[in-house]
Amino acid sequence: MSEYSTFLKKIILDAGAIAMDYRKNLKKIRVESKTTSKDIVTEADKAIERFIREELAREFPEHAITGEEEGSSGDHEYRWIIDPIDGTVCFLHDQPFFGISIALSHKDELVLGAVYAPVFNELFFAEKGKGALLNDSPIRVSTESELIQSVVATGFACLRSNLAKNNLPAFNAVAPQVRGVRRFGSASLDLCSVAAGRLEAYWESNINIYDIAAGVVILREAGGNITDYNGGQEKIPDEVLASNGRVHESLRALIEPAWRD
Ligand code: LIP
Repeated sequence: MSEYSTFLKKIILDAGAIAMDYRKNLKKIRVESKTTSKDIVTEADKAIERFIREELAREFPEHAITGEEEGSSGDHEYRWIIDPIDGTVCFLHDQPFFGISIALSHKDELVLGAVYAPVFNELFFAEKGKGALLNDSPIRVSTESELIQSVVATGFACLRSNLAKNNLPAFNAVAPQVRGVRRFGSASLDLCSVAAGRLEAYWESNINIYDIAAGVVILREAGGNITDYNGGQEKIPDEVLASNGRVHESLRALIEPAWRD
């Protein structure tokens, strides 16, 4: 696994440098709508995914790849899962909360994850069984167990997908019970923030596997928990509740009925 780790660390930093280059000229960047006008892709997303795919193809030509912009290719027990810019709206609007997210699965099990936030120069990294790191220092979820002393994040991808169902009932149920709710706009960084103890939890509906794959490895290796709103794994990534473990059940008890309502 170490050859994959070394390679992954290198290409994700190079990918971050490409994002930072595009960021110098945001006013001129080409933007297209995908499924809806809220669902956008920039030329930077496409260029970064292309770069990562080319590097992977050179190094591990037989491996399979799933990426946000180009879809899935290949059929192999190893699959790389790429979100070239997770938080594209933040990126386009000159906000710092975006990251490159790359995971590796082996026989459908997530084994490696890296999320790089280039504006902050923060590289979150985890290999299954070896703990989670932020810029090479170990990270751990928080030990907070009281909701009222917790800060949690959420997102509204359900609206971007034009789904009638809104996250607002869950938001309304959670907001009065916690110290604060944040909406940063990047699922992978939200998961890493839980892993690093900066947030106690994060929930969001109707996101995609490439948004969360790397963050899931990092969160689990930092001691966190991730389930769907029933407490199982079946509905992930349509339902994602990630936490430090200690506030999981009390938060789930607020979100689940509000979401099903
Ligand atoms: C984004 C997610 C975010 C969600 C956005 C979007 P993208 O991913 O990370 O949590 O609220 O709607 O799905 O599209 O920037 O890779």
